Amino acid sequence: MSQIIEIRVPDIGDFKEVEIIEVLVKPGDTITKEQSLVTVESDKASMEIPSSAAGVVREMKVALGDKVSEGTLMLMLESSEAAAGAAAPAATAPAAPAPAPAPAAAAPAPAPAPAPAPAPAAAAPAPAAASETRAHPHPVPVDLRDEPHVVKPHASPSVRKFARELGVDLSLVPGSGPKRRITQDDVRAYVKGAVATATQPVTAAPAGEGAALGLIPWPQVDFAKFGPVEVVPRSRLKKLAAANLHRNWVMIPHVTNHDDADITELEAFRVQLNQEQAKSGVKITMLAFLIRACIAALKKFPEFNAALDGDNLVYRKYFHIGFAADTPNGLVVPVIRDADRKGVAEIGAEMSALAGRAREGKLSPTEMQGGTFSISSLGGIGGTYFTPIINAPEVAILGACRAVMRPTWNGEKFAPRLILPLSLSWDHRVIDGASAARFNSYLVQILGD
Ligand code: CAO
Repeated sequence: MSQIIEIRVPDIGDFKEVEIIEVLVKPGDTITKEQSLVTVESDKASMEIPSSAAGVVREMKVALGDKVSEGTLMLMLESSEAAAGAAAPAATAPAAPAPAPAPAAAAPAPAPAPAPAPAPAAAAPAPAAASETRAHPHPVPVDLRDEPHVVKPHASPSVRKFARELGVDLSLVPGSGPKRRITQDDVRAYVKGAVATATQPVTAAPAGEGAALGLIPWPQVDFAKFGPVEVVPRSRLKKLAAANLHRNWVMIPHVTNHDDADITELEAFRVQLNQEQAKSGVKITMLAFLIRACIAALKKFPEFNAALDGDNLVYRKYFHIGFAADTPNGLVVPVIRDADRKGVAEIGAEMSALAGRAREGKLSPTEMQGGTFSISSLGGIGGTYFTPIINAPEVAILGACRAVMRPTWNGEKFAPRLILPLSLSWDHRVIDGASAARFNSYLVQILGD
């Protein structure tokens, strides 16, 4: 014999007029006693309300967004004879809510993996929360005060359990429910997507890196199909530089400020100096003056000479300036140590020696270490502006391009002035745009002085 019984909200403690944020069953579902029917949420906690009897759901009396309290009729259940006996007292007798928050909500999301992330199915499941290994004998409140939505995934205990069973890290699942709550369907969709990605052929070299970022694999093209090609293995130095540049580009939030320095007088002075020193054999290029000008700016704005080390900013009290050197084997960055204690002639001579050794591939590792700030000059080649990549753990780099004569308004007329284009890239975790603009302005002022 079966009978239709009412399933009402049991005693849920102080929770009154709480909103249903998830409906977990529908008419026609066969449910067991203690199976979760709905999830409700107050401003402090969420909890699932279980059924007090087993049977088949005949009619839902509540819907998403309804407010419920103890005694609210949730659904009509066609109960089996055996269950009916148990249902009557359970539907009316108060059931004490669990006093402690469910540990599931406090389970920390795993730290981001440095290596390519494993497929969700292979991820180690989080330890099961004690209160969820049983079928919710009482409504299980989850303390939301410990669950800031922006940090931890927002999901009901049943969804958390479902995700754990599938080995899904909920912090990776986008929630489509109210307040970006993650539903069972969201977890299912995430798993389907992950399986589809994992079953695509992984043949391209950078696919592993892309997978870690959730990107589709690198395109595989048979280049020879479209015309003749020559395949050349990349040099060890190029691969090493590429790995460093890639990491720095991906990990550092770069911003680049461009500015122009009027170096008309400075250039005249440089030419004169080189004429006077012609016998020495050392030619001083604009880069030596740029290094001196940067040191003055770094002294005035010390954060540009700092390094980011975890939660600390390390202010370096020394000024070791790296400069990008183009070599047949690839890019290297030799470092001029204690450049603040050297004059332009000494800097010019040292730069020339280091650049020469770099091109011959004879730089020692120590000659490329300890830099506090870098300069990349393309002035000898051309161009106007570019966006140099910061040389971690430094926090800024200055790019310089070719100085050209430009008509410049001096307040009365246009006059030909030699303008040096500058591009300062900086780490936005450490430096703000206003500081960068000030740094550039000061640099421009010094170079124009
Ligand atoms: N504007 C106009 N002319 C400039 C200039 C500038 N900003 N900078 C240099 N020049 C001139 C020099 O005066 C020199 O002129 P002369 O031949 O008439 O004497 C000529 O350009 C060649 O200079 P240079 O480039 O050899 O010397 P440098 O001191 O300026 O630079 C070095 C040395 C090692 C930095 C440079 O040779 C180099 O390798 N630059 C490339 C850096 C690079 O690849 N950066 C990109 C990194 S990101 O991928």
